[in-house]
Amino acid sequence: MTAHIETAELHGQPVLKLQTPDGAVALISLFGAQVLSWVPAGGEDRLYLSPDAVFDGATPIRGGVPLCFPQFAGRGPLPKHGFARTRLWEVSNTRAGKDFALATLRLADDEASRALWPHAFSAEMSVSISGDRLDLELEVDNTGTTPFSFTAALHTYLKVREVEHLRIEGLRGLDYCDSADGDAIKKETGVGVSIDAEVDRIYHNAPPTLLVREDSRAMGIHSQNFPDVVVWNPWEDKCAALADMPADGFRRMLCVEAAAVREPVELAPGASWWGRQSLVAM
Ligand code: TA6
Repeated sequence: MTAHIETAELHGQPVLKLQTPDGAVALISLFGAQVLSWVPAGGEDRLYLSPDAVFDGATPIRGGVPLCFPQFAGRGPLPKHGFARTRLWEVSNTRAGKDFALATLRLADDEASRALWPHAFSAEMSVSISGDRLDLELEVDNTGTTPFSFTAALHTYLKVREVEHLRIEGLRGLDYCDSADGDAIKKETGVGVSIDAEVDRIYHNAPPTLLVREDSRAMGIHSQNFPDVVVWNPWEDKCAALADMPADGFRRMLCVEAAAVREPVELAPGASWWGRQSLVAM
């Protein structure tokens, strides 16, 4: 038996469904090249997708792994988190093996992108599942004749049982920019970071591996070529202000994002960059 990849629809939007013989499943929306669901083999969904997420082919989808490119958050002139998450991507490659399934989606510059961001580029988002792993890779190529720079993030919404009962390990000693406190620069002192209020932080020079430990399970998070880690939870008041999230939704999610924000990535003509984030369910 080999893995299986098929096209399907979720709330009227086109998705790819990846399935491996051991029971791992992922759903990827072509709108935004956004992973919406990931069930590791023998497990339950480990990504948070808001029950109130909007699937209208125009609004960013709240949950899963939104892709922020070519701008993170409001740090620049583009729409918040860039335009990649609100474009339809094309499927450029799929591969199914005995114990893995892989899909690559592609977005290139066109008239609409150049009106916002005047650069020639090709971006590929590759998503692979195997057993207890989800591997995500963003590759960006400069296909033009002038250099450009960008910021980016894989804005991963982890699904958690109760956000107040977890610890994030691996951040101790790092400097972070606290967006919830006027972008103040602070140093992380806790061995394990726990969440009991709004958190919106960009940690710099993060180690490659972090652990989110819950009462009876954990998530290993490994990243490559993304020097920053964003940790976000809107907490009660900001969550209440989000039309596409239920009032208690902040308790069921924690964003731990692989990001390149502080130092924008500079790409010369013909050059490529890639960054990865892998999740291992434990
Ligand atoms: O990554 C954290 C962040 O930039 C927060 O400031 C918060 O606004 C979040 O992203 C979600 O942004 P969105 O545009 O999807 O509502």
